[in-house]
Amino acid sequence: LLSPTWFLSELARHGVTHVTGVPCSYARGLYQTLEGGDWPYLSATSEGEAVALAAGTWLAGSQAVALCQNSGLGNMVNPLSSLTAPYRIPVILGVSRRGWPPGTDEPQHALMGEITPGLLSLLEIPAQPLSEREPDAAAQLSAAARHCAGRRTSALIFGKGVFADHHGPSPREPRPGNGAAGRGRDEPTPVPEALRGGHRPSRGEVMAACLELAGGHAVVATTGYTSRELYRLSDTGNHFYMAGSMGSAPGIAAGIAVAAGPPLLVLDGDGALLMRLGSLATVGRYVRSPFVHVVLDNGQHESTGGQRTNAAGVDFATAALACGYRAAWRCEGIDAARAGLARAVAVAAAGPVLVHCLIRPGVTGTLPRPAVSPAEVALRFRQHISQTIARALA
Ligand SMILES: Cc1ncc(C[n+]2csc(CCOP(=O)(O)OP(=O)(O)O)c2C)c(N)n1
Repeated sequence: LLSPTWFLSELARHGVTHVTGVPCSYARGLYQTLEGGDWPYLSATSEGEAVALAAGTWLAGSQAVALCQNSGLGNMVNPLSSLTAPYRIPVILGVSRRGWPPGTDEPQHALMGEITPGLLSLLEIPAQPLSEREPDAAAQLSAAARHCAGRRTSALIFGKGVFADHHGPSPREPRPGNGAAGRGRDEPTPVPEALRGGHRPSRGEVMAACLELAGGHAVVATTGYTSRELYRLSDTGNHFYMAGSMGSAPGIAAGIAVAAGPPLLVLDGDGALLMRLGSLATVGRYVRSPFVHVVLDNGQHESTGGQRTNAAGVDFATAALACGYRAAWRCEGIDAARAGLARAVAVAAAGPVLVHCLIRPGVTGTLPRPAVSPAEVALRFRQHISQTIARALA
């Protein structure tokens, strides 16, 4: 059996700085060690979010491992196919294989147990069962590190009992910096501020105000029209245009924030945020650096033709505060949006804040698609973050 501590130390030796994921009882010892120890472990609300967090870690200049039970591999398929693959963002996956060997597990694991290697292979992700012998496992981790150096995701498949149980101290409340909750459970949830004033703005108007008021922030823009509008407004190295991986913008940004902590601006959509609403809790729990999360709410999936989302009546500002954000505003009108954004930027230094902006649908002209390739967008963004951090430390 492998010692979880040995496994994690070996990963650290290969430059892995963060581990994220959703737990599985087959790798209990590993998760116990992560929860109880000093490892930078980010608990994810879904396996797809774990991929986004790991991607953000890489964009911040580091490297992460994303763990899941194979039941959650399906949840990862979208960000593995439309984020890490086209943007060439390497992640090391640790997938525990329930339902294998056949007939040894509960019925709900049987099919996924059988198809796990095939599913990874369809995703063009090289995968191997992790050996329980240290020398062989060490060679497998070296191979995973080589894939990372080549900007390629790879996977290790964990069989039942590959890890020894954890014998260290029992899991304790994580320390600050390793995931302590922002507000105590007994502290009251703050209420959002509602601002009104001015005409109902377009997406472009609010985004132009964001770039003006949060100048110099690294920007993560959600998929569809928002990324394309950002590209039209300006094309610079601090912009990460998501194409695909809908709902992953806050997760990607949280990974960047935890790994490097540069000032971040997240431009989200109402449909996209609802798709992975759990990310509010992840951001609220872990982010302690400047993080301005703007929800551009047109009540529609405008990028796919204007179909209504379920956002009518959803109070994103209250939801964010309930999940641990420091402050939140709901803004109706362009003057309100500008005022909310200005306040958000002013107070975001201590942690995440959310600005819910009601916008009108409609775009002016034809929105261009970024001419720069996803792989290049990712690389130049990573270089931008590294330079920002180097300057801050100088
Ligand atoms: C996982 C996933 N599901 C569906 C889509 C198709 N899709 C692309 S953009 C979009 C609408 C996004 O809606 P919203 O976040 O509200 O932003 P808007 O289009 O209104 O700017 C959809 C459904 C996708 N790219 N990825």
